[in-house]
Amino acid sequence: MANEFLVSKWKIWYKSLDVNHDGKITFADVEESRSKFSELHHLPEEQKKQVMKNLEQWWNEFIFRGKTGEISESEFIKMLSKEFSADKAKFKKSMEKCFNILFDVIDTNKDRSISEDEFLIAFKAYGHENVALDTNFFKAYKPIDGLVPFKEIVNSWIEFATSEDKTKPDIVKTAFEAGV
Ligand SMILES: [Ca+2]
Ligand SMILES: [Ca+2]
Repeated sequence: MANEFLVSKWKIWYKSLDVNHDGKITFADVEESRSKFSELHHLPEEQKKQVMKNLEQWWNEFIFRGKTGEISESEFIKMLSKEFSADKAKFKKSMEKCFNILFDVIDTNKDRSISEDEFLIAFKAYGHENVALDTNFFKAYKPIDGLVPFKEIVNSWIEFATSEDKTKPDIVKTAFEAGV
């Protein structure tokens, strides 16, 4: 069993993916986030097609996990708990893949850094529209010349989704609790 601390973070994660704020995760959240993401970046047609496809695959593999088009919070927590309890190392690997794929899409210029612009657009596309809070979240990574290394951001999300150690500071959890 995952401890209460980790389960509380999975609940935050679920809520953060409810892009249209209707209390549940459905295909509408996929549609809204990927369309907004493409529009805000003004992606050319070819790149847009690829992004739309990659994001849909990401949602299917890591969020819906075999369910079609809708997943409740309790189903989501149940699935994560089951995988986590079965094999923690394998679960961590799967989360590494999850956040590497996601931030690879978010890193639109492929420089292996996340800029403030890339960060803000991604969060806006996912329904987190408070720019001041999103900016504070980004600044928590202590960017240098406006950039945070790709790996650092990915690692913070892996920690968020897998760590049971509540004595360690958690940038992602702290940001969402501040209202992001
Ligand atoms: Ca929703
Ligand atoms: Ca970048």
